[in-house]
Amino acid sequence: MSILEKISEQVIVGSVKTVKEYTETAVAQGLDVSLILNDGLIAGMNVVGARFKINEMYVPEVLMAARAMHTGLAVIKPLIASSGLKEKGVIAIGTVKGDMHDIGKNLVIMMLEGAGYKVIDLGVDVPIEKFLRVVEDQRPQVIGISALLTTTMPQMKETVKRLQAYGNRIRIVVGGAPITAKFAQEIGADGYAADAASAVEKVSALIR
Ligand code: B12
Repeated sequence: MSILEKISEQVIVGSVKTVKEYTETAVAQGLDVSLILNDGLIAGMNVVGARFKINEMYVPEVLMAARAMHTGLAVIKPLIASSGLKEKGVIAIGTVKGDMHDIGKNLVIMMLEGAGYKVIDLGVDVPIEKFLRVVEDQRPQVIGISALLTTTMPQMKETVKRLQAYGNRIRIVVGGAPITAKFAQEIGADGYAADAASAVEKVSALIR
């Protein structure tokens, strides 16, 4: 088994220690940083995403895999900056004001990072002004909005409405347990995803 296959396999099983070790080995062997990222770390997270989607893996395992992937990312991050490797896109994501739930949002972030996107995490209880500020200051292509409470769905609607002032400059994707594709469409969002793996697919489609 190649070192890249080993990295991928260890991401899938969520082994923080081995992913770090194997990634360091790959770097020491002089492997291209994009290969380590795409064929090692991201390849592993892609399998995790696919298995999560069909209920072959569950939230705790996905979180472990994501943590393992992060330790590998930390090893190659300084090299990515100097290699000129391009990020696939920039997404800013937050949970709406009044809502403290972030487990699902964090999963979405991890899967997006695993797929090669830069993610700006706005946190929870995010006021509309903070969403607007990040569009002005950091120019993400996509804004992700999460809501887990039926009582914060109107806040999501209001946030989308205000963000629409930016027109085609940004795309808006929404999610969270009470959110449906129908609701997303009604409030004028550009996309909806029911889970983290679908979120990656949706963001990729929107950026394309
Ligand atoms: C954990 C939890 C909490 C934790 C949150 C911890 C944390 N750091 O997130 C704590 C204990 C703090 C909490 C508090 C409350 N909670 Co709560 N909580 C839950 C619980 C059990 C699990 C939510 C969760 O993490 N699910 C797992 C993740 C992986 O799933 P997910 O969030 O749906 O995310 C996935 C998708 O929705 C999607 N997704 C999510 N976000 C986004 C964003 C984008 C852009 C995209 C594309 C996709 C996407 O991808 C994710 C990954 O697959 C749910 C019950 C449930 N089964 O859902 C109740 C639940 C959401 N909570 C509920 C309530 C009522 C509350 C409280 C009001 C309780 C209280 N009386 O204090 C408070 C509210 C606090 C607040 N202001 O936010 C209710 C909501 C009911 C309703 N109809 O609104 C629920 C449904 C429980 C219930 N059956 O009554 N809660």
